[in-house]
Formats: sequence, C-alpha cells, structure tokens
Amino acid sequence: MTINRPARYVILSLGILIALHFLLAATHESYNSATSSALGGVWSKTTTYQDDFAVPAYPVLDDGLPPPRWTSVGGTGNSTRANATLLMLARNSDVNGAVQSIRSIEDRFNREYRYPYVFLNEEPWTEEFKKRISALTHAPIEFGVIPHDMWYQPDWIDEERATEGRKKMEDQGIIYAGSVSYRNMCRFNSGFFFKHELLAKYKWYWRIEPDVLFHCTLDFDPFVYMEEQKKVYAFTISLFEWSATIPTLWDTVKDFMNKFPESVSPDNAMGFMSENGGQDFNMCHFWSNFEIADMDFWRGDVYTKFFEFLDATGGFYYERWGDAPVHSIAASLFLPKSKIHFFNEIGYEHPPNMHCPQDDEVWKRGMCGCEQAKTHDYGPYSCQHQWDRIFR
Ligand SMILES: Nc1nc2c(ncn2[C@@H]2O[C@H](COP(=O)(O)OP(=O)(O)OP(=O)(O)O)[C@@H](O)[C@H]2O)c(=O)[nH]1
Ligand SMILES: [Mg+2]
Repeated sequence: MTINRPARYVILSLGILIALHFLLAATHESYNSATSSALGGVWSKTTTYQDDFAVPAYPVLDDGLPPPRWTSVGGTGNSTRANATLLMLARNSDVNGAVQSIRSIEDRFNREYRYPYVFLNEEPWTEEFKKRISALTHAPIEFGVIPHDMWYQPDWIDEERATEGRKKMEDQGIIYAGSVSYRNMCRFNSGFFFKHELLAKYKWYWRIEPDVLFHCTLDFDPFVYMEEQKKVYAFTISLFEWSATIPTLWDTVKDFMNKFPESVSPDNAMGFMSENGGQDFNMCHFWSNFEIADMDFWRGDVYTKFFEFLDATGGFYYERWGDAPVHSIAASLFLPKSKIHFFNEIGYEHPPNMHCPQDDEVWKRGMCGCEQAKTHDYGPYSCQHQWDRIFR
C-alpha cells in the first residue's frame, strides 16, 4: 500500500501531537488533571446515568429509556429525588380499578418521574393482576403480601362483642357495617402498612386506591415539595366522618391526651377538628384515600404509642374506626399545623368526591380535565372552612 505525501504529513503531525500529549501528562500535573477526565471519559464510560444520582434505595434502571425527571432537593444543585413510593392496597378483583388509577397517575405525574410502586394485598397476587399492572409503567414495581398478623382480627378481640357491634351498625344502615374485611383494612392502614417490609426502605408514600382519577398534570414533584417545605402530611379533600362509626373514638383520644399531654404539639390543628377547644370532635378529617406523607411520623414514638392505645380498646372491631379519622386526628394533634399541607394543584377524584383547583391560573397550568364547579371544596360536606380558619 502506498501513502501519498500530504497523507504522510498528516499522520506524522498526529504522531507528534500524541507523543507531546503523553510527555506533558507525565511531566506536568495540572495538564494531566485537566485532560485525563475528558479523554478518559470517552474510553471508560461504562456506568449508567443512574450512578450520577445519590438515590440508594432504588434499583438501577437500565432500560435504555431517557432518564426520569428528578428535580433538585433543597436547592443544592444535586439532581436527586425523594425516597418515595406510590402505594396501593388492593384485592386481585380490583384489577380494573387499579389499572385505571395507575394509568391516571402515570399520565399526570409518574411517566416523567418513575417513582417505584408497591402493591399490597393480604392474598397472593394473581399473574393476571401483575401482568396488567406491569404493562402500564416503566417504573419499578413490587407486589407484596401482607403478613397474617398485620391484617386479620387479633385473637384477643371478643368476637361476641364484635358481632354485636357489627349488627348494631347494620341496623343503623351504615356502609360496610357488617364487614370484617373492611375493619381489617382500616386497622392495617392505621397501624401497619408502614411496617411492611417492602416499605421499610422508603420514607415517603403517596397512597393511591383503585378507581381514582388524577385530573391535572403536575409540573413539580410533590414529594420534593414536602421535603423542601418540611411538611409531613398532605391531603386534597377534607370532610365529615359518619359519627356512628366512631362513637367512642374521641373519648379515647382525650384519654390519650390526658395521659400523655407532652405528645400534643403546642401549635396543633385542634381548631380544624373541634368547635370547643377539644371537648368534642366535629367529625372533620382528611380523606385518606389520598395521602402523601412521611412514614417516619407513623413509625415514630408518639404515633406508635397512640395507635397501640387506640388498638387496645378494640374500637377498630367493636365499632368501625376508619384510618382516615385516626390519621387525621394524629396529624392534627401531634404535628404543628404548618406541617400539614393542602395540595391545591393536585386535581383528584375518588368518586363521589373530587377536588378540582378553583384558581383558573392553577387549573390551566395543570391542563386540568375536571369541572371546577363540581369540586368538593367548600361544598356542604367539606371541612375546607374549618381548615382555612386555623390559619387566620
Ligand atoms: N387487599 C385488600 N384490600 C382491600 C380490602 N378492602 C379494601 N381494600 C383496599 O383498601 C382501600 C380502601 O378500600 P375501599 O373499599 O376503597 O374503601 P373506601 O374508600 O372507604 O370506600 P369506597 O367508597 O367503596 O371506595 C382500597 O385501596 C381497597 O382496594 C381487602 O379486603 N383486601
Ligand atoms: Mg376507596
């Protein structure tokens, strides 16, 4: 093979340049450090984009997709995300409703963020459920089974008294009055979900139920917002509880406050829940089928003591205490009210109630699909007035 004269000069010049580079690198430290990462990066980049983010709790996604839209926490400039999961408790028979909810949250939020999902059930998941859900998202998904003791009615419950309690409620025409499984669910959501092994690695959760809809696109990460603003518990809908489901709950709460007064936050949200300084409960609570919250609050000493105190009375079975009033009372009493957040931007519907942002600016920015006039806020069953008044 012959090489013409200009080509020979080019090869010779390149050879001299390369030799010069190695000579300078060997003899001059500053030149070496300035050039080695740039050149080295070209040859040794075997890592995935995930390695650039400090998020140890997550499996590395190596699926060739564009990186998720993680935003910066605390304005530090580190691209990262919250240690959070999207959590759904469901039955295998809820599959169609679960598909609807996941499609909706993916569409409005998680397609861009790819937060991992955890699904919990007291029975093993069917292949059908796992297949239909897994088809909907690129985010990691874990399907967990709930340990027996976290779910079923404990042995120390007096079954005769529990049966009588259910019968009494049925006679009053109360929804789920005769259901033991509903009571299992309420007790599990009150005191156990955050202890499940699949949730142990996470701090934050967003509770999602089957058959719900998210009506607005989120242009921010609510977990990161909670973290940055130092919030602990967030809601979108507040309303009145059916008092016949919790006849002795408030007295039990008052007993707890008397016994452990130090548990109550000086700047609490009692004004949301009571018209007379705590003597009576006005039935206002946050609708817990939507929750974004910090599980460290539920895992902490105060809430642990509170749940155990309530549970010991058997009220979850003798009556029908819901996780919504239990969570709401705890958040409102044991946290400073500034740590509870109303997420106005999150259009959310759990039929028959919906929160749709009333501010046109917010509604347009979120490309909301909901009918503003049908929002639950300030309607006859809403406790938004009671919420607003504690900040005046
Ligand atoms: N695995 C399991 N999940 C349940 C059971 N009962 C309820 N759930 C779940 O617990 C959550 C609350 O139950 P729902 O039946 O929606 O109760 P609700 O929101 O008070 O009532 P609805 O107005 O009927 O939605 C949902 O995520 C359900 O899928 C159960 O027996 N087993
Ligand atoms: Mg529901």
